[in-house]
Amino acid sequence: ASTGQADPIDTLPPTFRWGVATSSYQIEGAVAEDGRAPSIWDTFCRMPGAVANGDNGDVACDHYHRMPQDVALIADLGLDTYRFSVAWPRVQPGGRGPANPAGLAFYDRLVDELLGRGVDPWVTLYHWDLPQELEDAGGWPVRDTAYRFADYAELVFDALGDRVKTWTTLNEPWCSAMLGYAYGAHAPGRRDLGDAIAAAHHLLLGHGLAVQRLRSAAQGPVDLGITVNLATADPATDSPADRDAARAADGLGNRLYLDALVHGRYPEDVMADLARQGVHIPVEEGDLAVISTPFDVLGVNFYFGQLFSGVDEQGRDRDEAGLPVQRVVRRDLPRTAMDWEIVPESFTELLVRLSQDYPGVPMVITENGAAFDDRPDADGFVADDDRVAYLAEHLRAVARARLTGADVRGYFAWSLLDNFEWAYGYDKRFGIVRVDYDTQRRTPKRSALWYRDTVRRVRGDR
Ligand code: PNW
Repeated sequence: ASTGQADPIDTLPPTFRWGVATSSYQIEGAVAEDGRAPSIWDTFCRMPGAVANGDNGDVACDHYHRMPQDVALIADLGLDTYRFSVAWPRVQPGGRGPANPAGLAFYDRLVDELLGRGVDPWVTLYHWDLPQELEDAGGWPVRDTAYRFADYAELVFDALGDRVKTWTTLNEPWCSAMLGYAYGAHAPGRRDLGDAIAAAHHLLLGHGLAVQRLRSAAQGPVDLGITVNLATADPATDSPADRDAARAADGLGNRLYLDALVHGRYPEDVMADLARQGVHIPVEEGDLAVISTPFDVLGVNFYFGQLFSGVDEQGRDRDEAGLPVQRVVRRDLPRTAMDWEIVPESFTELLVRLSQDYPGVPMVITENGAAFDDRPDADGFVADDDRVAYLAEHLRAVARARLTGADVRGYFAWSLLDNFEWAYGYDKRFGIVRVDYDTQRRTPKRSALWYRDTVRRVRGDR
């Protein structure tokens, strides 16, 4: 029945791309099969206290052995694209040298299975599983890792480029650099801001080198891009201190990556903030030209927004080291099981702002979704109305941004399956399909059925 109010979701065009996303380490399992070598996540999971419950990705969703069934799930939901990542330590176990044919064969089968089902494959080359051997040689803080990544990218492209037309170099370089090397919350668990910033630079350099390699290796048209996670950083009040805290957070989280990728420069204010902490970006001659090599699509991952204050609870604007305070202020807003604030309006604002500050860059939402406390019934069905609401509100936010001129061309729900949620282990469930980890049974949640019906309606399928 019509309420008289048109749903903005219905303004999304028939050409809009609809998909779901996953990543290799979070779903595959089979960590010692067909010549796969350890990645930094295999190592990190074994560090005491690193991951909730001591969980690891040894089995995960056993996707490596259940791939055809999982592809069928995607096809049955009527989605047109599947975004997955290739595990570097499967296809080039030590991070250098020749390909491992047995590892590549898995992705070969996956791509063929998808195409056979009418689902377009969208490959992410790096979703955080760095071969451990490269970390032992210094990891992303070391410049050579960027060149190793470019070689690896070309090796995968040589194997799949005849069938895969859309390629993302990196997933969320902020997470790799900051969570991995500054905060120690993700693999490899290091804590040094200087290393993290060097890692960010070398990740971006690796991206640029890979885009150049893939572009020249391509026989026909390809869409190349990178995915960044962006969170909005708004000032808690209009005070100069709060505004400056929000500026700094937006700078280190968002502009550091976007300005380099699109404008070929690092933001002056962020470099000044870093210099005050004794940190300098190890830029060499020509790097920014490589980093800003033209690409075709910016992947945007959005989960939450944050409010920042420049004063601590005692009203001081400097910390013990004499540096400006940057404090996240919790709002009285609904939250997900990750404790992330649900702010779809911020998503619209962000996309509109991106279209203004980085004009001419087509965007695709490569991840958006939420963990909630799912409660399955006796049949394993989850009536996840909270997740349905989250997805609907965020899709509306995308549609509104488009109506204001943001060039957003597609949307991927994170995630197809409940999976290994990094440092949170299996506790946090992001799937639109439930996974029973005892039986590996998959059961589409209400959100999956809602997504299927929404896509069908908006695309105008009969
Ligand atoms: C993304 N943060 O990670 C990843 O791309 C996924 O692999 C992951 O499962 C998903 O989001 C949900 O967490 C993020 O702290 C992890 O801002 C942390 C943050 C953002 C994204």
